[in-house]
Amino acid sequence: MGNAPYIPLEFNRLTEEEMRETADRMFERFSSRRTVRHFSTEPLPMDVIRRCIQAAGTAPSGAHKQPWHFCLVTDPDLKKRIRVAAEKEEYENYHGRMNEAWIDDLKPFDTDHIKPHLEDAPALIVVFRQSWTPDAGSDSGKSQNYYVQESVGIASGMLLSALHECGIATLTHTPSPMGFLAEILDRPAHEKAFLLIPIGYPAKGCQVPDIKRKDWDELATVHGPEAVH
Ligand code: IYR
Repeated sequence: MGNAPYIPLEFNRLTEEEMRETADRMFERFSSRRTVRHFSTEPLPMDVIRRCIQAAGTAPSGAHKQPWHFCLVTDPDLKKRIRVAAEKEEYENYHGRMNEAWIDDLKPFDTDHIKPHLEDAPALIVVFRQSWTPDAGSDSGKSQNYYVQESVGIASGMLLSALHECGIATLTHTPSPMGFLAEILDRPAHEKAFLLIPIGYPAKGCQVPDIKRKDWDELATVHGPEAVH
């Protein structure tokens, strides 16, 4: 941090018992998160969403450049424009741009190019990544950002977790290409859309595919003694 002032770390050391309880509870909570594709139109408390976005903004980032920006879209006309543009791209994806294996892999998820959730969901969060940062003090007018995909990916994961903890369902949607989002939301040239996340309450009777998650042996390997102390 060069000349940046240092401050004492505030660190809450837990007992091992507390760590175990927390880990079990957290795993249970995370296990209950499901991607939702059918949303109720019921509105959300916007202060809760703001807090979740602020929580996402605490993510670590390369050289602490915080190379992200979040657009919270609730305006019905903007949502409609986003839906129309996304469906146009997705039509091309489902009718030629995606290969047969891809279409096959998506069959269990029952997706197609029609995206009513982009209008039904009371809000959309569009996560933008900032490839560089405008800097009037430098010759190029730009300052570099680092590990942008990694940083914005981590922030997005934190956003999904924060929303889930607050009882809000999400859909991580990546219409491709996503250039229309920067255009519709009037974002500057150094920002590119990273994820489009409809958020809300699940529609009544919402169903999700019966997926299984990797069990421990497939998920991870331990390279050293299991007990680290
Ligand atoms: N972007 C398309 C297709 C799609 C691709 C993957 I990989 C998914 O996990 C889900 C959908 C769509 O949103 O329909």
